[in-house]
Amino acid sequence: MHYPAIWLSDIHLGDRDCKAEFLLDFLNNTSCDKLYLVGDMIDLWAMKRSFFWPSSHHAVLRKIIAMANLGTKIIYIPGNHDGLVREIIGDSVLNVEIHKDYIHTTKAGKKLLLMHGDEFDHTVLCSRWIKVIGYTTYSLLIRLNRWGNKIRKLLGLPYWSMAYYIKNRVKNARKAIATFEKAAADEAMRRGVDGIICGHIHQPEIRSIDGVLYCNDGDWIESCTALVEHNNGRLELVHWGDLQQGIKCDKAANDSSITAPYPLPKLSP
Ligand SMILES: [Mn+2]
Repeated sequence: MHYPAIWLSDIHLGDRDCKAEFLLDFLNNTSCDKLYLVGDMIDLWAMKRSFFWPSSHHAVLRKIIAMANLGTKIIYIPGNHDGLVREIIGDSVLNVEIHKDYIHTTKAGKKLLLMHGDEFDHTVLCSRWIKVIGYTTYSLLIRLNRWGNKIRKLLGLPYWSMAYYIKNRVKNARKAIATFEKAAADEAMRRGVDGIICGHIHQPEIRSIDGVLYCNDGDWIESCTALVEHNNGRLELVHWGDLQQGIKCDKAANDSSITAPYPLPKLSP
């Protein structure tokens, strides 16, 4: 599939929970004129805790650099986990342009503001203490998710995100997500554009908020999603993890030892 533009964020290369194989598969099966990396591409925080750089993570980096060399325009907007890159905003490294934020015009003429999204943290997290509790709980969830999926793999079941499932059912988490989304939409309105595309909260979404288009391209830790633009300017969220699941589900359906594929967590606004 070829798209005018693709947005990826929160890849977190260097983190044990990055689904680099899924992302590599996505990049090998798609192409685009413009690739936007909307932050947290390399997780320098995770690497500081313990150095982790398997060949699959290296392959993703090599693939992106190869795309830049073959003529794909690549714009990189650093996030908070790769905040060091913010020191070289305005530069270009290996044909990848680094920007603080960016305005993309779709084929339908809509102007969209691109930001990572940690700029809106202050609206969600009232104190540093909550930030620490939130982060620790999230890390625990992701770890449980890793072990849960190891067991699921052993049982021949497809990938499933426990953190995504729980996050969408806990009232406070849902409230925090809604507050973030509203703050992002407000920023788009303030800047006089038609919409905003961000990442950061690992919560893929496309919807209109107060007449502004809010898009979140998700992440490659839990949801394995990318945002793509079609030739007519229509934006779509591609759930690559689910497509993988679809393939595996078909296989599972033919296998009498597996009765039913696990239900996918559905996101409702
Ligand atoms: Mn982030």
